[in-house]
Amino acid sequence: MAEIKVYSAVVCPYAHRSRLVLQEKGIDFDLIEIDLQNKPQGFTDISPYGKVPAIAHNNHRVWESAVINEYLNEVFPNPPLLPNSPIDKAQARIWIDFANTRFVPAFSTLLRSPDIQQQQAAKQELYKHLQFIENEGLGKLSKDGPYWFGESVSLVDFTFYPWFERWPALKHYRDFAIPEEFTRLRQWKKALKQRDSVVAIANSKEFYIERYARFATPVAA
Ligand code: GSH
Repeated sequence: MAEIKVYSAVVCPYAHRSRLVLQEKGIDFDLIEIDLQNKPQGFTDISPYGKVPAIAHNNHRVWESAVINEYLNEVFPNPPLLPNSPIDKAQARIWIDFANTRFVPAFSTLLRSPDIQQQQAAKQELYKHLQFIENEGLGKLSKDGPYWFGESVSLVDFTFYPWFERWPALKHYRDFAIPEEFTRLRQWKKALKQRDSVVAIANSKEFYIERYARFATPVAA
């Protein structure tokens, strides 16, 4: 039995974040797939919000992907996935917060809303966020390599990547591709897509298109 138990769902981008970190660090873990439509009895004893991901380690439970990832990074320090300096660390946390509070909600609204006006607004919002990532994130921080902080991959990369792996569903259901002009972003995505940790647990675009069909409500007439 592995030291860590990870409660996950293959379709869940938040769980994907933590699985990428585990993979990147080569941590042995037991993966427990949770059927989110039919959660096992007592699941909230492990994950008090009833959500995945959650982990059990050393008789402790940790939940919330951003917190899990920082925990894993501290307990298993190699390779380090946060920059060293306080200011870079602060930047990393700003971007993780940006992902959770701005980027992901715009992505979800665009995919899930049946309302065409809400979808239009979400497209504009998401475009603005991609532009911000391109210019303020990758444009300023990523000087000497393809990742958010240049040549070293970090928690920030693994925080955003799962939504980019799922982007084909957004393109398929909402006709919203990653705009050509965001060249740094496209290079970032390409570099991550080729990493061993990412390849090891990647799903095909057909998988996401099929699994997201029930979230992507038809466009309202
Ligand atoms: N803020 C949480 C995190 O970052 O871990 C979000 C996790 C989350 O929303 N997980 C979804 C879930 O477990 C699946 S992608 N939903 C089940 C439910 O809400 O009942």
